[in-house]
Amino acid sequence: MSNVLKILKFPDPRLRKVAVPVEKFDKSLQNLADDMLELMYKENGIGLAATQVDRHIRLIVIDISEERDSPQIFVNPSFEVISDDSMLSFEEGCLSVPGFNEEIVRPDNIVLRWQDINGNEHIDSPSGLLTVCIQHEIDHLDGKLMVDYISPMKRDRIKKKLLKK
Ligand code: GNR
Ligand code: NI
Repeated sequence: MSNVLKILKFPDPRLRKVAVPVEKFDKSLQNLADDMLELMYKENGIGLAATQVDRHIRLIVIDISEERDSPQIFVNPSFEVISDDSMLSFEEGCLSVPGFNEEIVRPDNIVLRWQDINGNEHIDSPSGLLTVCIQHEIDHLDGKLMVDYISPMKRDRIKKKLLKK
């Protein structure tokens, strides 16, 4: 790895920063995406947002495949909820909140727009785990965490436990 990336852990205030759009699709963007994928695989995650490695640009990497052989890179991702009728409840984990899993409900029907590593635009309707994961990652880019969906009391307990480590 050209750059040593470390994953920020809740309640690090840097996880609350709002990431800015990517404007330059250059080699350094490709390098960061590659390093993030390497770290994501090393940590056995299915996704990683640049915010989690203290780079505050709108870049996420994902691999939801069992085989761990289908890396996906999303630059400047955004989504629209098509209908609130269909919600998906999923037990989520987060590399920035290690050791805690929480059941979180999110809209299931979304339209996703993003750019690839070369800046080309894409649009698609993801489903299932990808819908969950992409919303989890876009939350990171907006400074939002999984623990924001649970009760303040539970959140505080998790915070205290992680600060003791
Ligand atoms: O590895 C991860 N697993 C996961 C499981 C359910 C919902 C979302 C995720 S993402 C998480 C990695 C991570 O923290 N990404 O930000
Ligand atoms: Ni996360």
